[in-house]
Amino acid sequence: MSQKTALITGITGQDGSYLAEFLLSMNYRVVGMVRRTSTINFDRIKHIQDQVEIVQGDLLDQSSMMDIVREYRPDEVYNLAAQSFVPTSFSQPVLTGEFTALGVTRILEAIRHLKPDTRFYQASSSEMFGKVQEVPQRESTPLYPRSPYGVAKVYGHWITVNYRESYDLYACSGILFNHESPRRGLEFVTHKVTHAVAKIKLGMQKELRMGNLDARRDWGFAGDYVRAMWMMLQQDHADDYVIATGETHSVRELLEVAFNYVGLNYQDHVVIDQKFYRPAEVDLLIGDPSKAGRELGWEPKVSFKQLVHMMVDADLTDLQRG
Ligand code: NDP
Ligand code: GDR
Repeated sequence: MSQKTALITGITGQDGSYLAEFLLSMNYRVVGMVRRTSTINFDRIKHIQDQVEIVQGDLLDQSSMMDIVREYRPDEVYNLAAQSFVPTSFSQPVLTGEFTALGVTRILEAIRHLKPDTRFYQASSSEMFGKVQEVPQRESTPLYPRSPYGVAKVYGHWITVNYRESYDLYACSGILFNHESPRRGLEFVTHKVTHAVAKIKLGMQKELRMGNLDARRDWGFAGDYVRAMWMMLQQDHADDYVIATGETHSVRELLEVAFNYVGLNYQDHVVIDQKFYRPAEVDLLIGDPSKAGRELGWEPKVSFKQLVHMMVDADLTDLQRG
């Protein structure tokens, strides 16, 4: 069989780096789209940089998307690029809409006009469930986003469904619940906590300022979740899938597991700071991944505790290396 070409937008992000590794291991030709920046930031992909092809493009720029699809003629496109941090979506709502919502239409338009047999994956999010209308959340649960990010993702989800139904594109929306790793951005709560725990343990920091400790999330490991993205594009028909662990934990439990792992008590270090509260919160997320289990054969392999321990260990190693 001839080698397949996959285009990944957002290859420099957490998921992009794991997905690129996975697709290389499946013998794909991997093309990664990156936006132009004054300083190159390829930290997450430096170990595979000589195995992937990097091309410049931006979700804000229609013609760059058209040029890339015309030149590389991808068999599969994984649209992972987005403004992905929820608090930033409150301070930059219009930009978030441009990247995270309209960006999806730009890439779908490029596919529709130039290579309509391309299989398309859209990185949808559990943030679309927001103020949850059902517990646990599944593919049929009504959407009720609670941030400009969540609203933008709802648009991205429905435009993906719409292009599938209108133009018969093979377009899937993966509704992924929170997934983390040592490569997670430091502003997200898991990595913020594990990095601080490592610094406190090493005597480099004393205090950790946090927001709402009662929020509950369904946290999994990013390496497991990128496998599900690929699986969605290998089926007979395109469809949408919830990817989650089916377990929920509070931010407080995250603190307990991370601090306890290094023999510390979070209450000695954590200070609540209103600055980290959001204008509207998503209180409880817990996904039902049974459709993905049944139809894709997907299941998560890393538990919550293993994930937190893995992240603390990685932060300790990085900090000790200096
Ligand atoms: P990251 O924030 O780590 O990565 C985002 C990527 O998007 C980066 O490579 C970034 O590039 C790129 N990007 C941002 N804006 C643009 C733009 N205008 N043009 C081109 N590229 C751009 O996110 P994750 O890897 O964690 O998530 C991947 C996707 O999955 C995102 O769409 C996110 O919203 C979604 N998602 C994530 C979940 C999670 O728990 N991680 C859960 C559900 C959905 P740069 O390096 O230049 O900033
Ligand atoms: P989330 O992730 O908003 O769920 O979006 P994040 O880790 O930022 O927040 C999770 C929960 O923790 C609470 N929290 C704090 N969060 C941060 N970042 N910093 C804090 O100090 C803090 N204290 C408490 C938050 O209020 C929230 O309830 C992530 C992103 O990856 C999205 O792109 C993705 O779509 C969803 O996960 C699924």
